[in-house]
Parts: sequence; structure tokens; C-alpha cells
Amino acid sequence: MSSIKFLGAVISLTFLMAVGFISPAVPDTARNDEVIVEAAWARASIGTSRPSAAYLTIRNEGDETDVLTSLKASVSEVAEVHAMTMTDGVARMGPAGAVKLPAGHEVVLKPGGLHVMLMNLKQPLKEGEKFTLTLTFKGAGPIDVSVPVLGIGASGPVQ
Ligand SMILES: [Cu+2]
Repeated sequence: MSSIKFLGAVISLTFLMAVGFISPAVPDTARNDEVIVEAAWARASIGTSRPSAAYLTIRNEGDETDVLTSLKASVSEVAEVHAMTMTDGVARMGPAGAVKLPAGHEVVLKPGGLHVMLMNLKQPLKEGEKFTLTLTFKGAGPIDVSVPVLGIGASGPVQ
């Protein structure tokens, strides 16, 4: 690529960002007294026939253990926490059940580990869009977080 073409690409990208067509992925943070949900993101989906996944970090800044009991997403019929396990070199995943949050600890949901499985999508998840995920905790109650959709091959928000 010539340097002039490259400069042109940089200028047009800057322009698109400036006018808001491309918004940088800003991890949204939501809190409710003692529990903080941050750095949420999801992967774009291929249509609606395959599930997608969302990732985030939950911090319990309270003095007591809390429990993530349920999830609800605006874009799918079902949202639940899955765990990944390796059995004889084969990766499998399944419902993790209620996720415990010890006081003063954080639980990180990330590719290859715990994740929010978004099943029976009501609409395709398109890169650049956002949707609302509601996490309900036994102690802290419900917390809504805005989840930006990143590219299909994304491995996390750009810091
Ligand atoms: Cu899963």
C-alpha cells in the first residue's frame, strides 16, 4: 500500500470516528451498591441460528459473598453462564449454575473460561451495536449493563 493511500485510509477512518459512524469500543460499567459489572462485550453473531457469547468482569466490593443467580439479555431468549472444561483434550461447555462472588473478589468471564451464553437470538448481533444485559444478584439485586458488540473474531475490548 502506498503511503498516500495509507494516509487516505487513516484520514477517512478518523473522519468516520469523528462523525460517529464508528464508535470506539468503550466498556460500560454499571454498579449497584456493592457489586460492579465492567468491561462487558459480546461477539458479533452469524445470523440467529448459532448462539453468541458475552464476557465481562464482576467485582464484589461488599463484605459478604454474593451470588449471580440469573441473567436476561434484550437480544436472546436465553442467557446463562457457561463454564468451559477440558476433558481428554476436548473443550466442552455447559451451564455453570449460580456463580459465587466472594467478598473483595472479582470474577472474570472471558474467552476460554466462564462466559454468558446467548441462546435463541432474537436478532443478529452486529458489530458496533449495543444491547442490554441484566444480571440479577442475590444480595445486590438486578444490574443493567450496556454490552457493545465487537467483531466476530474479537478477543476483547481494545484498551
Ligand atoms: Cu457456552
